[in-house]
Amino acid sequence: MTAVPSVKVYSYPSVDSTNRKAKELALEGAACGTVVVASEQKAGRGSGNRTWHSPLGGLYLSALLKAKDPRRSVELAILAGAAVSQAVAVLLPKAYDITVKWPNDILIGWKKVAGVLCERLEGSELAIIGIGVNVNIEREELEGFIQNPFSATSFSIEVAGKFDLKLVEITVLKKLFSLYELYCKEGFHPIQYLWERNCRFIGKRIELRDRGWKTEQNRKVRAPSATGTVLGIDDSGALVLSNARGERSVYVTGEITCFWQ
Ligand code: BT5
Repeated sequence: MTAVPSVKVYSYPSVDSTNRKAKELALEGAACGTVVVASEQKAGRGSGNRTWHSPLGGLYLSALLKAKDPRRSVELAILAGAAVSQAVAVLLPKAYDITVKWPNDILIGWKKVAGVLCERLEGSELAIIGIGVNVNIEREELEGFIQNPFSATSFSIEVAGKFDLKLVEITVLKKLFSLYELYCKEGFHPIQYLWERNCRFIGKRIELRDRGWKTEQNRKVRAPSATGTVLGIDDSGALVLSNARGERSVYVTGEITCFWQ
């Protein structure tokens, strides 16, 4: 059984990326349970080569956590997504429609409000779990992402008024570490169940793009997009779809770009 860590939070007014800062602390010997929080990021990162716009008013944090098996650190990204969606549900009035979107987004009213970036630390059992939440962010700050398949939003766009950032931080960390404790004690299954309970895509037909590369006649070609009905995730965190004939397929990479009601 993985030991439940004690939580130690380092707060900074401004960093390039909390994931980068957390990596630096890990290389200096910081333990599982270490958290880096910043008021803004000058070079916030998304997945791949993408960036995460991180002005003042958002929540930017990274936690050092240990997966039960370092090769399965994706479980921690799923765990963080479930934790953030639970935190958002506690912080916002009940009427709001909140969902996780595989693999690492959290949406309010089908618009992206938060993202999770999970990075493995080479040569270590630790993974860096980065979480960005648009809290008190004005619409103009997010204009560049309105054209994205799931657009972008913030707490203050959805609910008029400002939120207490410290309360948002505490709520996200409480949910993150209570799910981590559950994971340490009982493994990934209860996390899988909670993620699926927080996922409003289940039962919907979706399109999955950016599925990476495959080899065809000795050439690397882009894997075609896929469509199917979301059944859930499997016990490794991969997306499970069924096609029109009811056949099941499992996807480990890709991005959901649209859905049909
Ligand atoms: C993510 O990537 O959603 C992961 C975001 C993780 C950010 C946290 S903040 C703390 C920690 N430290 C870091 O440096 N990173 C983590 P992805 O699914 O690849 O989405 C990135 C895409 O979302 C970008 O290419 C933009 O199109 C869009 N985007 C960027 N900033 C956004 C924002 N603030 N709100 C909504 N969409 C945004």
